[in-house]
Amino acid sequence: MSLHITEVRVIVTCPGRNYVFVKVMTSEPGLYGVGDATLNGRELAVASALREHVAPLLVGRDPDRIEDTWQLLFRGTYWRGGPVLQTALAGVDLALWDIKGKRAGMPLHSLLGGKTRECALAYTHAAGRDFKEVEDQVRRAMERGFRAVRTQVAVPGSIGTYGTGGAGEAASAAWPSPDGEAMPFVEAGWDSSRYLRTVPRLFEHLRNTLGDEVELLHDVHERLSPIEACRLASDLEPYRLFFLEDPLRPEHSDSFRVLRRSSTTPIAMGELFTSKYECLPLITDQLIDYIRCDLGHIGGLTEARKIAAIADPFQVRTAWHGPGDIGPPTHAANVHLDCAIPNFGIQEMTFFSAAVNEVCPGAPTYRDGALWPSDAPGLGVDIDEEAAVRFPYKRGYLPIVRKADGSLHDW
Ligand code: KDG
Ligand code: MG
Repeated sequence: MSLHITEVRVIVTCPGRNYVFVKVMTSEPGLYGVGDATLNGRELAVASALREHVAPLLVGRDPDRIEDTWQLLFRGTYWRGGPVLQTALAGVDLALWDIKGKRAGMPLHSLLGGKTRECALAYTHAAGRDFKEVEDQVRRAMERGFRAVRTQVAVPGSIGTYGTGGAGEAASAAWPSPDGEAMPFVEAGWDSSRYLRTVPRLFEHLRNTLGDEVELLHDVHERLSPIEACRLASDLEPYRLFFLEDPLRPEHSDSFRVLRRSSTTPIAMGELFTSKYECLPLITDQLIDYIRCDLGHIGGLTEARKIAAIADPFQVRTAWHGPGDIGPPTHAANVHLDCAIPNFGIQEMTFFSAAVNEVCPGAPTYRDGALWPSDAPGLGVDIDEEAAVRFPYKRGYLPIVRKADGSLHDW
């Protein structure tokens, strides 16, 4: 019998935070592919979809037929889309690309068309309780070579503002509590007006103290109404952001038209999208400057390379999502694609802990403000299943946000 898939292993592990890894085994001894199917806070839903519904469909199939397998798992199952199924699909997709690269003896950037650049401009995060603390963190990042930094600051009265360290930081990524009985962290006292006053002052401070050279970014995390987003984007114009990220909820792409008309601040959007269809109007009507889907939540490289190709003629560049809550295989896929497409913009990155690197070695290397792709065949990432067993899954939740009156706001 010709080459075929023999088994799909789903590895749920918590080397400091939860990950779902996929290992697609083949009939050729020693030939397997590695993928990442981590969905922060909903890991077991994806693991179950993979084990119960996806894996049985794959055994016996030719791993070389990536597009056909993608279509089978998307359209062929009738119930398509959504973060759980698209994350499961991404895990399989990455593993199949990994197998194809290993068979060809080529790194994925080569298989995807060859290098258009040597490395991918990367950005890291800086955050603090006040402007000075953020400034100091940006300086530290610049000392490490970063030329682009995402900056977040605590909003007065909002306890644990997104991305600003302390309890909020710890909870911002579905960290489990030591006893495994975590409850959602509540970011309390959110006030959009206060946020709208604070953020422009942060950037005024950063430009005054750091100058014009460093690229600055900011993540709104989908918290504003259309008219509030217009206010923020226009107030930030003097500080020349690289981009303002996810200013609006993902449900109403028409709101971006209002935003576009009111400001020249570059806009990035997309980490909550789960397919190219959600990206389409934003790209084809040039309502955004950067598309920043998560390869791990839109069905992997197969979907991402199509999105990049659609975006290219509309002068929309890529900024694939790259937080710590997706695993090294997705980060590796990001950088292979970044280095093979013409319309790459920037790459969000994370430094993985020693424990994550032990379980899943091969994350892209950071040097001089950029990420460098591996030249090993395939993704260049592996999974140590024995190490993974030493870090069992622990339940964790994403935080929730409440306003001063107790009502829920978007996290
Ligand atoms: O799981 C949620 C995180 O991935 C998200 O909060 C990270 O917004 C994020 C970013 O831009 O990295
Ligand atoms: Mg974000």
